[in-house]
Amino acid sequence: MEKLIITAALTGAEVTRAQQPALPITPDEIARAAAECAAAGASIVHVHARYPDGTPTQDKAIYAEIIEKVRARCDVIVQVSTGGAVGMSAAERLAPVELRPEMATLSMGSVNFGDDVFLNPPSEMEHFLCTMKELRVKPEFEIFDAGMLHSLQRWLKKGVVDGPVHVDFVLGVPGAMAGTPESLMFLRSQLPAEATWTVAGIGAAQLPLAAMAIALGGHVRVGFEDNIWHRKGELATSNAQLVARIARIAREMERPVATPAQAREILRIRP
Ligand code: KMH
Ligand code: ZN
Repeated sequence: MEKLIITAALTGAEVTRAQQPALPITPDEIARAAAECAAAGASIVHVHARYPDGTPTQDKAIYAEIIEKVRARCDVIVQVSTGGAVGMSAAERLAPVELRPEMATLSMGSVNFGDDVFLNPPSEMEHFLCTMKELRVKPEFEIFDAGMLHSLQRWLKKGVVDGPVHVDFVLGVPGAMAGTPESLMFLRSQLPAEATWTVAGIGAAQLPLAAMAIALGGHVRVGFEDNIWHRKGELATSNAQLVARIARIAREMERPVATPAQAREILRIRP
């Protein structure tokens, strides 16, 4: 079995300090959290930028500062978000990709997202895909629902996307696919050839789906973007606490954890 890639989704666009007092917001806080997560076993950090007051932003200069500060502290793959926050324009969302990070996320369709709608029309997705291809930024395809995996198959067939692809099953968003073992098993059965996959369970789904991924040969995403809890009724003290728990479970299950260099090889990230 491949070594386990752990992604730490450090901040997200929705969680607030009021909900999770340890949420990293500024570039310095995000870089510190990234270094702690890398030391605990993460080989990728998924980052969202915020203004100092906590408002989500896709400001290129703030992303540049985050990337620079993370690089100064540790070796870890920086994956920027192109999802941003609900309501942002496509141009705004794509801005951090111009920095040519090693990876960026790319949502594969529109979906209800809590009380909102997260819009990803095909023409915008195609623009995102072409830009990432041109800049040689490795996409991680965010799959919130089964139809999104079929959209990805269509892009592959059209030749807009080159395989093997790397996908993230985001399971448990209210309005999207449930965070259950059945969802994960179904999506896994629909993967394109040679695809690699990771799972981001939302809230209470995070830990059980992560354990399944470790057993099944998938990879794992944890962190405050998806889950602020260590266990029921007890907030996590840091993103690194959540990463360390996955690394510990993986060790117990005899699935070695990948270094950033090994993750780059598994995901075929540009040298
Ligand atoms: N904040 C969500 C609306 C991504 O980072 O690519 C979208 C999101 C996905 O977080
Ligand atoms: Zn995100």
